Amino acid sequence: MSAPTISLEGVASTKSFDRLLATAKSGGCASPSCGLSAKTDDMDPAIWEKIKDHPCYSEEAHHYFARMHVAVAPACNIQCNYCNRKYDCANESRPGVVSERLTPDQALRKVIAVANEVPQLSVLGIAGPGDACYDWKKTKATFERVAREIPDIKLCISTNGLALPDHVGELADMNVDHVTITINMIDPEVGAKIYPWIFYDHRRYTGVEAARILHQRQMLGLEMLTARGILTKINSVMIPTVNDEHLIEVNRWVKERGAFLHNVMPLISDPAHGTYFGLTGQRGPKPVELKALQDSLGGGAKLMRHCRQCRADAVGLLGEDRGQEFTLDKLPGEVIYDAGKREAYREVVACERGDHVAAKSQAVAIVKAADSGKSLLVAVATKGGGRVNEHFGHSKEFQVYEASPRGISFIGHRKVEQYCLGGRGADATLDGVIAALERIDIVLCAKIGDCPKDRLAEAGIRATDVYGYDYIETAISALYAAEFGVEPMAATA
Ligand code: CLF
Ligand code: SF4
Repeated sequence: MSAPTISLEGVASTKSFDRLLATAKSGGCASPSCGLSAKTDDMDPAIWEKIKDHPCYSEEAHHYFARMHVAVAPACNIQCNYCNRKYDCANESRPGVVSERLTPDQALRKVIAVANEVPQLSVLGIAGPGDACYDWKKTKATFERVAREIPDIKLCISTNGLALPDHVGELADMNVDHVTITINMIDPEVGAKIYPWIFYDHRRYTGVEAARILHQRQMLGLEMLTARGILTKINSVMIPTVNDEHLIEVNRWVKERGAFLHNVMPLISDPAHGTYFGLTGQRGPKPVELKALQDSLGGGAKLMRHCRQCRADAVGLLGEDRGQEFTLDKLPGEVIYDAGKREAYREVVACERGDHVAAKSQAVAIVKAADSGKSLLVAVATKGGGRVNEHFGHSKEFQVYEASPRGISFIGHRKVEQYCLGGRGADATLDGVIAALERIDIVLCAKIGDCPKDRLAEAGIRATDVYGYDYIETAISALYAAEFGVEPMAATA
């Protein structure tokens, strides 16, 4: 068998990464801080072990690790007013949307093919396109097959919760450590505005009665998972004027019942999607409204802010979707799992993360020491690895960080259309990118041309590539220090 090679696409595209890869392959680690992690002192080591490589449960892990979804569960037992699973578009990114449905055997073939090609892969999720717990036989058959072939892959499901209590025991038996329940309400009156009907116990329920049953089953499922030590994330769709303020109460309830994370996502609503909310003009929240709600939940269950609202057949790091590279017609007829690439990648990442954590802690100290009382909103072009390593014109999203006297925090992302295609940038696309960067102070990227830089400046947004390939936090702290007149070395001495 040939020596494993790691694709230097994305994360591994820095000199530092090459050095670390070479060191890892020779059996040692160059990093003096290897083994450090972002684990907080008060975190149970067993929980850290469960989340450290999960891109959704650990914000830090999402710089390094990828998830894939297999669309094996098309049937659903409820109707949400924001869902229409008939709609299919390869460029569309939102839950419930897939290009092809798979049988458990096809899913296994796809997972092995992806694991052989995408060394960052750490999690297999089943997130529909219907409900993973309602379409249980296919979900279970898929997990069993994959766990047999790739024992170290984490298994994860997402469910509306109605059928969840029936399967918690089997989930625990299959070592499924991560379950997401979408909970949009705890008040059935609110629920009746979101769910027109549910199908439960062989009959259809509508209105407030339907929402009440759904609520009871969701809470029961959450409590059963908590009792078994399975980490539970709650996804909530923020629907302005319907449940936006109500989500504060939802946050309190789910926290009291042991939820590990709360992920408040914006409603995606467009008449072209054919959903009830889309067709009736229900709008989604603006980014500032979403941020205000998330900020107000500071005291509730820990918040997830890096969700990308993935398709049910997404593949890759959270900010990318490589699903179209792995459609059934592109898979080899016979696939045999080769663990080499993933193992080599993990060695590299173990060292790189230690370096990153040390650099981040130094950067935060610099920002805090500045004691400026001011904040900076920074948009970063990155393709992973926690570094400023993407060209401005190639970005399909920017990660947004806030530097303030409290430190440096990841606060979300802004999706954009790729500005530069085939070596040329389109003015209309740049207008859209600039609009998406509203209120950003500075853009950090690996490379930017004079033309987009000048156009951004006209809109009051600065951009620089002088920190290209630095760690994101290191770059932000240097910017912050320069902006507010602190000597970086003096701050950390
Ligand atoms: Fe998939 Fe969901 Fe598991 Fe992650 S996604 S089933 S927990 S592996 Fe992640 Fe995607 Fe957001 Fe979901 S970014 S939509 S939270
Ligand atoms: Fe769609 Fe999921 Fe709601 Fe079912 S639970 S209607 S698949 S969003």
